[in-house]
Amino acid sequence: MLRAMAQQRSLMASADMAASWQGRRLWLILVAMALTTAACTSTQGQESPPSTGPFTAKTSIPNEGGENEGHTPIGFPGMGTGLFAGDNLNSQFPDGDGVQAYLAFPLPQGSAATHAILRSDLLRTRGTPFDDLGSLIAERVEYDDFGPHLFDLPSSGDPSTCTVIDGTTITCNVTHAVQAAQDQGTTSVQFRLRFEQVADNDGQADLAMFYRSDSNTNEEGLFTLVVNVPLSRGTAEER
Ligand SMILES: [Ca+2]
Repeated sequence: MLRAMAQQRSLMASADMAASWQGRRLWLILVAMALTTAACTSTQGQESPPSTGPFTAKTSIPNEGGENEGHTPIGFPGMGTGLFAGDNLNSQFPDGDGVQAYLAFPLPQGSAATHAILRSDLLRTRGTPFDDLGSLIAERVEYDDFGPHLFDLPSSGDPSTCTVIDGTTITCNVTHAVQAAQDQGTTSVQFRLRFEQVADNDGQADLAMFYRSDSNTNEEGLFTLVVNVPLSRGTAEER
């Protein structure tokens, strides 16, 4: 009799424990579901794109190359085909004179640019131009035909200081120059590259040069003009 009562109490205790465990398990499941829901809500709030708004389209435009580009001395009329900036390019140049490079790009029509970068991955140096002559400067110029007469062409707008990356890449923010050219309704945009200081008068060449295999060539694609324009979402989805 006593043994039967003990077995009954044991079964009742086991039933209570099972009920208690199931209760805790149910509670834990509910808590986990609540946390998961909160996490999903938070993630969706951070990553959901806006239902409307502008998107950006990026266009990379190679420089034209050829007869529309090259270099001139800074102090007197003259020209050459290579893309050089610096000093003492030629021993015949007057001491203290320098050279500057001219570049041309077709200009994208339509939407106004929100950002524009002039870039080259083909920088080579002779001497120490960045130590001796300061930063490389990109400035917008306007010309119909490249030639010796451009040696003292006034610039249009403010100059942009270029940044050297990894020794062979330069980037220059030319957003304002591209926007100004677009505002004028032109079909092309031109830039001049020069150093802050014309020369260091040491009689040694200090040059930034841009070429693939022949320094006297200025073929297409030595530079790239990367232009961002706003794009509506509908247009972006159609592309
Ligand atoms: Ca020099």
